[in-house]
Amino acid sequence: MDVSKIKSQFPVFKKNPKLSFFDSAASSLKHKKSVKLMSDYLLYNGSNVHRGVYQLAHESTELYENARLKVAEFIKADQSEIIFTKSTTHALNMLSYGIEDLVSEGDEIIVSELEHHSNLLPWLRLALKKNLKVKFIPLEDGLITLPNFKKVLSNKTKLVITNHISNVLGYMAPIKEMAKLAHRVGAYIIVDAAQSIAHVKIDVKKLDVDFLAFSGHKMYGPNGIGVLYGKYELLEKLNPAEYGGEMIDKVSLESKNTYKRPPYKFEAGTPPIAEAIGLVGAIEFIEKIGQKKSYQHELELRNYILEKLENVEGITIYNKKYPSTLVTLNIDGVHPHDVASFLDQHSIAVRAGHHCNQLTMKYLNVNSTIRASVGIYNTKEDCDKLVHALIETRNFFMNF
Ligand code: 7TS
Repeated sequence: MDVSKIKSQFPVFKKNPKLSFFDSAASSLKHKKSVKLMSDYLLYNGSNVHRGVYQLAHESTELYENARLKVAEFIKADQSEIIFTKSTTHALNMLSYGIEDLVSEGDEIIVSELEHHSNLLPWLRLALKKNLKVKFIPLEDGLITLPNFKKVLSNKTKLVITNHISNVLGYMAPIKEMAKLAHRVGAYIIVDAAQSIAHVKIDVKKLDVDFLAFSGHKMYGPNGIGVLYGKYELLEKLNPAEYGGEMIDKVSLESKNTYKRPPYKFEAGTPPIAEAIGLVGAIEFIEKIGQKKSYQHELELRNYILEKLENVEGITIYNKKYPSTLVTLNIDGVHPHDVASFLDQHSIAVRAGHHCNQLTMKYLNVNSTIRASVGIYNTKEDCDKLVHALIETRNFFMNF
């Protein structure tokens, strides 16, 4: 893969030629086509969607609905099954409110300790409100396995909630098989694909998942745009979580209001129009390279980092066992924020902290870690730089 050609499509590297960016799992850098599509809309259009009857408004509506079509094709869904949200967090919260009437007291829901807070706290709220029993899938070396999933699945299970790829360990859950098992007991499966969407080709029909959420900013696209996919017949059963303009059909004094059909029922108010349009550029970029090829590149670089660090004394790596694009580690006895600040002096960007995932931290028996996430624009030189700087940091703090 010609990474220099890829890097040339990310203007951030023109301004920061020394940058080694290892924080794509938090937010990837933005592809220039994505930004251009956004800025073209903002500069040359700027009108609202689904409202005006003038030419400019027709054009913005067309751009926005074409973005919905692009997303639908990208994950093999129907256009009517794509709800634009502002983020994964927004999508999952919206779903957790919308689904309230489909669960009742005594039902069980399944989650895991691997969930990002945005795919945990909304469900814990729902469980408290509706008196649901929460079951956690026992992990095996940080992995969700089918035998362990089966241990918590029962005829009372109503919702199976899982990440596709963990944001701390980077391991992948067996979604397709989990969906099959969940459906066998009459449960719905809800997948947080925030960490997988840029790396893995997702076909919601083949996976047969009921709901799936992701964010534009983790797939080389804009912030402020997310997607909630839902099977149409299920979206029809959900309540809107937000009320306002353009989601309504008829409003009456008697409060016998009726709503539009999905997805519009779930898009109250002016949506993130520019961001949805920008997402098209990000999808085109991902499709042009192909997730298989980019994931391979990222896995190889991550393995290269592992090889170099594996036997380095004083460095503990938490996710060595399975394929991942992440290296999650600590320098023994050194606070991850200190490590990250040292790395920053070498123009290396990593994430330090609990990664909005305190349960996984607890599972690993730490408060926080360093997380280096490999993206499409990373090179072997970046990896050498990272390894070298980590060892130098260790030497500084530990008097090696
Ligand atoms: N789910 C997963 C698996 C995530 O990794 C994140 C963000 C979210 C949901 C929330 O996405 P948002 O777009 O709504 O913010 N994860 C991270 C991270 O790992 N570091 O910073 C943000």
